[in-house]
Amino acid sequence: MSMKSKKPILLVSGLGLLMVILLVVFSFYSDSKEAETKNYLGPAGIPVSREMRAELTAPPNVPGPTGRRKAKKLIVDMEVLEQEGVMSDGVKYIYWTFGGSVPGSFIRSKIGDEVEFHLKNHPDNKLPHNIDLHAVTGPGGGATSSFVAPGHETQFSFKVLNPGLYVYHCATAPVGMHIANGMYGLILVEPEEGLPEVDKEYYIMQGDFYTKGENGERGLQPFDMKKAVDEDADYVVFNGKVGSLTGDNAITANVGETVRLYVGNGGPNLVSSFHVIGEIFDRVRVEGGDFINNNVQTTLIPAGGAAIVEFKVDVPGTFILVDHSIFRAFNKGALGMLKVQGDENKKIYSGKQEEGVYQPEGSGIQEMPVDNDLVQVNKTATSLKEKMEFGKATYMRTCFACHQAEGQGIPNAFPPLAKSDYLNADLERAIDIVLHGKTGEITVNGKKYNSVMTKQDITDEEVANVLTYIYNSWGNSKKEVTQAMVTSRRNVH
Ligand code: HEC
Ligand SMILES: [Cu+2]
Repeated sequence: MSMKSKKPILLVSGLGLLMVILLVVFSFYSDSKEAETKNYLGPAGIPVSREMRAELTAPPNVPGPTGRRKAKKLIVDMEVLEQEGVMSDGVKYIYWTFGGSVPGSFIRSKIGDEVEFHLKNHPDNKLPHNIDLHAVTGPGGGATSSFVAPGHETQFSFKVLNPGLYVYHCATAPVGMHIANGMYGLILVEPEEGLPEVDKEYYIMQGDFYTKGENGERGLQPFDMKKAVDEDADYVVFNGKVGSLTGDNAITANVGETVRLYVGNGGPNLVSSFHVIGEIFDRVRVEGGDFINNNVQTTLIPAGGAAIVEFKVDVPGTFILVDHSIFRAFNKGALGMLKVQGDENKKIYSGKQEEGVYQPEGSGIQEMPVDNDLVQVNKTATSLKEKMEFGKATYMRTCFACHQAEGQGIPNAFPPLAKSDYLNADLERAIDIVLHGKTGEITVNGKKYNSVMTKQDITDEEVANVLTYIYNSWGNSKKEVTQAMVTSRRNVH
């Protein structure tokens, strides 16, 4: 009986004791947790030792690696310049730039760096600008602190907290227009241990441009707001212009080397399907972050985003960089070249082993569709010099993809126009080929070609100029072709 009455008392006091113990333990635990979060500052707590000026580079170059250096106060001195540049042969454009290039100067930093950013707006500029760096943790990515009028300078600081490859851009209204005129670039934040060493590093950034005239229309072309809003780009290019990475401007590597490309997309509108023809990316740091994907053919780079792609080059040759939204590459400019030199490796790539002709029944000369709105009435050339200039522009727009920049052609596929015996032997035949296309076997400089050249939809004046350009280039017979000569051949076939 007495036992029974004591039991509930014991139970209650036992439970009470347990509660007290739990409370004490919990308060200790929460105290230490609080202390932990107070002490844990993460990258924000990385101390900076000394200061240094950031090395800034224009594309396609990047500053040297940060290696094992400690976090520093990093001084970035950037000047905004509004300046005229060349979009394509004969086409000029007023670019707005960070540091005088499109994309703007490449900034290379290390996690924990305290960046002291000086933004200067050149007194000759017409507009205010600012900068929003995606690597900044803070309102507007710096934009709210960096608004600066022409002839003024502004300064703000930020600590880089997250490793990765980040876009920066102007964010002054109308934002789209400032970006469309070239105001974007990349800032790399290296992790503490730096990025793994590679042999070659390059800086490439895609952008879309909107001009009053259609693609290729000569002269100084103003920005077209309506086309920009409609996302109807006239030019989609790497590094601010057509041909920034082709011919003599191509990036280079040697067989056996590892190549790292820092690829950004400034937009303003289009997403890039970045691809290198004939290469596979061994590693892609997807969206410029920590996630690494291996063995990638094409990587998607959003507007206002970036990716780091890495690959080893195993065989020599010219590797074409494209936005695989392919009309942009062959018709709007999003085409670059990586030239690799070194010994062939027939185990990896054999080259052509057999050659034959495949002509399905009924195939003949095809015609490219014409959009009459796109046929431009351009200024007429008045001198041989102007004919050459206009002819070259047409060549780079129309013939280049097949016959190549120096008229050298592509073995077994497209005949050369440089020192072409076939071309030099018969002027009227050459005019006919451009006007009407060509199919069937021909022999050029001792080599047989049996393929199809489509009829080229260009005006008689353009045919005259482009042929004059070809005849007066690359060791050809210096004939001058007039519009009248072309018009008289127009209706022969
Ligand atoms: C789509 C590819 C392509 C384009 C673009 C192209 N050509 Fe051709 N061209 C060819 C091919 C293929 C042949 C050979 C046709 C054959 O085998 O019958 C050829 C042949 C020629 C020839 C005669 C052969 C020689 O080497 O002298 C001339 C001249 C020529 N092209 C000029 C031009 C001009 C000028 C343009 C630009 C206005 C142009 N081509 C655009 C593919 C092209
Ligand atoms: Cu701006």
